[in-house]
Amino acid sequence: MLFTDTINMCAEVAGMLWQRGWAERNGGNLVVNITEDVDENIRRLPPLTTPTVLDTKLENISGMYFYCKGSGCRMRDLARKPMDNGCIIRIGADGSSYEIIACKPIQPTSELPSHLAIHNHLAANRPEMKASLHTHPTELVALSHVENLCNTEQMNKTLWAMIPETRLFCPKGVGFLPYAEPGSIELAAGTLKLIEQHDAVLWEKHGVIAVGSDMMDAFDTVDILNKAAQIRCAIPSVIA
Ligand code: 2HA
Ligand code: ZN
Repeated sequence: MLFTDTINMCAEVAGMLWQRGWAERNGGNLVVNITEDVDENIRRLPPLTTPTVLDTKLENISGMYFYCKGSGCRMRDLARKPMDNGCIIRIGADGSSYEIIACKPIQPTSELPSHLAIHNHLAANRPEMKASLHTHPTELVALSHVENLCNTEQMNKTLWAMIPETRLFCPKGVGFLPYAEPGSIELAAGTLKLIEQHDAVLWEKHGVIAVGSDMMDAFDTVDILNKAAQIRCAIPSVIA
């Protein structure tokens, strides 16, 4: 796939997130590994910024290219103008920094630590998985307020019981991560541990992050999990 097709798919998903009500204001973010698809013209681009040092050395993705939603940008704007609301970054040769190379010096998403930690894991262990998606799906977040569901086992038991598709399409389920500050290294570290064994990670009282072969695949995972959560929320006892 051309990297431009990959970015257009991100724009399509961004529009769907906004339509679903899962991307209020600048809520949510997405990152996709475009390394295999970037052409020589992109590879030759000089950096637009000085390198930004990463908190953790990510050797598995050194030299790789990613399209990232921009920090503070809105999904509904990215849907129409992906290169005005996102950027392409290149990870440094030793995996300890990144630089923005296109098209404008737009800072990548505030959740970059979580996304890049995930991509560093995927590049070494599941290279066919190229996309990571964070969004604020209403009913999944609602269930993360219900105390007895706030652990991985109970959350999956509940979601899988709602509709058979959930277990079929999300066989590894969702990992539950207790509240951590948005954008923090703690959030990234906790997410990395859980994504190694699950299809997605639910961030308590915040949102979800999922991986996929492409952005639409990651979206489908969130959509299926949230459908189960919606059904659970429609059963009155969850409120009681
Ligand atoms: O991009 O959703 O978690 C804004 C957020 C931070
Ligand atoms: Zn968020």
